[in-house]
Amino acid sequence: MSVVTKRSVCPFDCPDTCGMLVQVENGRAVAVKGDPEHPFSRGTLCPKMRHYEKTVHSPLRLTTPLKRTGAKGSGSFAPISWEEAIAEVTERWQGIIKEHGAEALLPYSYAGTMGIVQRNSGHPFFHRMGASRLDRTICSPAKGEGWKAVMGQTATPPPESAGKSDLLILWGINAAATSIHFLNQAGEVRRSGGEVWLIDTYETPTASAADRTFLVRPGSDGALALGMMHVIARDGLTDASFIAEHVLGFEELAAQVLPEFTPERAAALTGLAAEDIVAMAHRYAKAKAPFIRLGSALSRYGNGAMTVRCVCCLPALVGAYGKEGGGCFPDTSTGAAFPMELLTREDLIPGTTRLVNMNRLGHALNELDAPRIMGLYVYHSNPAAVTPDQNQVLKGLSRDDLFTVVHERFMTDTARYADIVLPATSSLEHSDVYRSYGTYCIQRAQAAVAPVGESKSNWEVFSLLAKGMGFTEEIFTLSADEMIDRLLAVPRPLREGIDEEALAQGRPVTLAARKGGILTPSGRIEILNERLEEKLPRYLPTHEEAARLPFRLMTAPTPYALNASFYEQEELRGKQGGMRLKMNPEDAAGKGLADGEQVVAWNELGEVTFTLEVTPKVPSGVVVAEGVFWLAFAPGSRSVNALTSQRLTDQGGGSTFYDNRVDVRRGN
Ligand SMILES: Nc1nc2c(c(=O)[nH]1)N[C@H]1C(S)=C(S)[C@@H](COP(=O)(O)OP(=O)(O)OC[C@H]3O[C@@H](n4cnc5c(=O)[nH]c(N)nc54)[C@H](O)[C@@H]3O)O[C@H]1N2
Ligand SMILES: Nc1nc2c(c(=O)[nH]1)N[C@H]1C(S)=C(S)[C@@H](COP(=O)(O)OP(=O)(O)OC[C@H]3O[C@@H](n4cnc5c(=O)[nH]c(N)nc54)[C@H](O)[C@@H]3O)O[C@H]1N2
Ligand SMILES: [Mo]
Repeated sequence: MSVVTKRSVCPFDCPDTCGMLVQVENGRAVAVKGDPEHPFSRGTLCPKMRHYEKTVHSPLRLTTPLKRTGAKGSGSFAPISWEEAIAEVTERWQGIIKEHGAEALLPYSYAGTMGIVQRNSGHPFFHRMGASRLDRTICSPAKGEGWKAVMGQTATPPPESAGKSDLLILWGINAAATSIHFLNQAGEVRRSGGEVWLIDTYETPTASAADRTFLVRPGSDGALALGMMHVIARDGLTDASFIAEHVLGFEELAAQVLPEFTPERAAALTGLAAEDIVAMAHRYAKAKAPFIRLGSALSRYGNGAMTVRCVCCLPALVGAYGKEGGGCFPDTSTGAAFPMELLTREDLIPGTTRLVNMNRLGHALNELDAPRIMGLYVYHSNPAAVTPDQNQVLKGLSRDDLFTVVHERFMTDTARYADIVLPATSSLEHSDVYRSYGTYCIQRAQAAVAPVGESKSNWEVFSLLAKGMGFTEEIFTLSADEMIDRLLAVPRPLREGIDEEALAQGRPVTLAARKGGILTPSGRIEILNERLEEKLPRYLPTHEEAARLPFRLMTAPTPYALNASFYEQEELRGKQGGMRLKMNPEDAAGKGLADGEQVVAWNELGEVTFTLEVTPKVPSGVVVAEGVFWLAFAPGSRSVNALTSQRLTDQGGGSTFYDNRVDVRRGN
């Protein structure tokens, strides 16, 4: 039988959104490789995706609907038919709605697939039902708030433009793990004689792509930005004509905030040397086109939005926003390329319904009242692993009176707590259209292989559930392809002039550049923002500023997994070398702990067992746990999020994964 090559798109939650070529033989995907036509990823894939066929055809895939036969969490299930599953789910839901009202039902989803239609397919359904709505803020809304405070709706430059910079700053991003193709830009900068800096809290693999690495105290980047701005203002290095024409509030910042932000004060807060901060400010101000590639981690703190706001002011002082190859890149915003309201259907919401912050699932399941959450539907997310405060999440999922349905590809930590499990397709088995938060590329994909076992896509399952619930709106009768056609039939300024033919054929297509200029209400970069309670940027402390426990915990990404995805691939798990906690040699000696031994990290929320890795790449006072392991592969009974709290960011209701402390002791 011959091998056919089909185009597809990586569906995972990553800024690169790579184009892929899938080799299909006998109806099975046998290999995948990067699509050389993809303008950003240019024919390469990251280590996680190189054997995506092993995920798609994994022996661990769920292939039939399942009904629980043992205690919650025990993983005992018996196969049932789709008819039985849909009938049971919709009958139970109708009972809950009758007794407690529709807000007693909560959907929980995030980013298992980033395809627009599959990702949002639950919205029309749960809106129509009048269920509690989920505030999907687990990733980085505070970063968006910080950017918006200063830059409003201004478009970010294309990522490729960073290659023209003479000083590229990778700020709070481990691009070697989370955006490997952006390192092409870092390479271009260095080849043309420019410099690359990394600003992180420990030495990640990205350090090898940088000329200099600066390690700051967790959550202190706002202080670094303010200290640099102090020096730039003090030493007359601002771009006065750019400021006069394009910036609002520099004078107020210079008069009210910067005077006290001496390099010494910034040094005390960040842990950098004052001379280094002065040198950084001088080098930054003298660069022709400095470019900041801003990660999200520094926004996952109690001061996250304010930190990002401080960083976003820095390029304004030196006129970098006006220069090709300069500026600041948080994420691209491409949602406007599609009429999302046709898909999300907020018009179906009956009146006002309750909004539940997804980071506070533990609170919602255990404490929320009027009505209590009685039914949970989880799809393309794994909250038992990825959501903060794992002990509270697991306690809630264990409730006997909670009816839980999980639509998944694998028997995840969450699926083990379900009453009904539904098998989900992988991205190679369903259609979708993709946009990106790290590039300006969009792409349509058709299924490359038939569904594995009896698995069904998110879109199909919601059509079945809608029928079972008696919902008759037309949207529930469309196929995913028909929905995609409708989204693409509506003209949008962002899609003007694109190659429609190529899009229809499933090739990657780059969106027209967004309207240029500064899109704030004043038309200027707003260092002073009168609409906010905090009118000027300033330094805000993190939740964990006051030292109680000795170590700051970094819950960082690993190159070999994506959040709790990819743990089904044994080779990738092997590369992680088990669930580790990295610690500085002096700290380990101080605690009498040795490399390779089992340790328990603990705080007021929980305890987690790790294998200790002693390494000078982590500074004293910081410990690092990379990856979000499935409990099946954890050395103890909990994984990293048993140590992270449900506290939120200063703006945007975001997660604060990095704003936690722990102590560490020898394991048993
Ligand atoms: N391989 C892999 N790729 C991924 C993911 C993954 O888990 N694995 N996750 C995907 C998702 S959902 C997202 S949102 C993105 C995540 O991407 P981002 O959140 O944008 O950034 P990361 O690359 O995770 O890098 C975070 C880095 O910031 C550092 N850091 C933590 N706190 C601070 C701080 O206060 N200041 C500074 N300067 N640095 C700090 C961490 O140590 C870490 O090295 O990546 C996506 N891609
Ligand atoms: N400690 C710690 N915790 C974190 C993070 C961290 O860096 N450290 N990162 C946080 C961030 S930034 C994010 S964005 C969240 C991510 O949280 P999630 O979006 O929950 O991430 P995943 O762990 O990738 O889980 C996605 C699940 O969707 C399933 N899936 C994939 N495709 C489909 C599909 O088409 N249909 C259905 N029904 N299921 C599908 C996969 O099998 C997988 O189990 O995690 C957060 N949690
Ligand atoms: Mo994320």
